[in-house]
Amino acid sequence: MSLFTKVDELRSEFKQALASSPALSDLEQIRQQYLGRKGVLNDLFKQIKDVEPSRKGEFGNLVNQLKQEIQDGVDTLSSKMVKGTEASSGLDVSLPGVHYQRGSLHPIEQTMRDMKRIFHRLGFAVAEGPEIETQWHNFDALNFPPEHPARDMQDTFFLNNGSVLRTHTSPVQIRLMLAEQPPIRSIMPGRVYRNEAIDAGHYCLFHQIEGLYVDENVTLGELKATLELFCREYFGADVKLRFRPSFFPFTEPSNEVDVTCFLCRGKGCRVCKQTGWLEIGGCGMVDPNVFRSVNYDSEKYTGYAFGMGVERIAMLKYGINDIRLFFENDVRFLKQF
Ligand code: 2NL
Repeated sequence: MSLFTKVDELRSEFKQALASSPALSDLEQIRQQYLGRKGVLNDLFKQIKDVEPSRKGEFGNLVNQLKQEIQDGVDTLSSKMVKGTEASSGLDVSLPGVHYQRGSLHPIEQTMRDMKRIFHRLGFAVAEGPEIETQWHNFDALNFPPEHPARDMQDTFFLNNGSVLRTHTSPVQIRLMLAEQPPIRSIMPGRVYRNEAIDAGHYCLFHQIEGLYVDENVTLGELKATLELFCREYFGADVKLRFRPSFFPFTEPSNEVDVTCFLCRGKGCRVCKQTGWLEIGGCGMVDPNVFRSVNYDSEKYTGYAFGMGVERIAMLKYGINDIRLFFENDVRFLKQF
């Protein structure tokens, strides 16, 4: 068979293939078969060397023409088929897609997760407990004297049956110590409630993360090192820590914890009120009276504890000046996180 006849034969083979109403995927296969790198037309082009010299040009033109016909044939049919699918399904593939609005974590939840992850790496487990507590778990076991002002109606929400909404997450630590023997190394994240006048810095509800480590020979040095590691991880590698003497009924000694202002690096700015320091929480060595109330041997064991307000940490980190924004759930606020 002459190569010229071969061209005509391929043309009619191709026309038959198109006429057999191929599926879209078959059509692509046909295109590959004829026009692909290893397709039949490339084979033909390679055989141009076998054509007698005076007819090489004529042959080349014929093959090129067939190539164009095949290209057009495939394109026309495939666009007809796509349009047909659109028409029968009512689908217009040229329409823009539907844009779904994605939600995000609440900034308090995000802050808690960030903090929990750091303490997890420092070996702290997570403990949780009830938000409605007995006065014993919330106050007595924590060495609050009977007449302590924090027990006052002004500061604490009382239920009719004498229970309270927990004013800190410390009762979770009391429950943990009653249930387990040392060593204990846990953090307690959760909601706490205070019956306070509401303003930019105070709300009736907020979140705390407290930590507790109890074992033989636990020292104040370890407490400071642990908080230092946490702060460097959370606020930045160059922050420094300062312990100021303070008082809590449940720790002795007690300290307030300050970090160098990560906004002005300690030079003094509006957020740190020109002091160069930001208060982030409190801490101390667990008072032996607390160990006595959970029947731990206060001669054998020592421990440290600390507490941080999550809203305060988030306000410092994100530059938020009103705690109420966290509870209003205005999407214009939430969208920024
Ligand atoms: C703060 C201060 C603190 C604790 C919490 C604690 C718990 C037990 C025993 C001893 Cl069971 N201490 N917790 C200790 C010192 C400070 O929180 O400013 N929180 C926002």
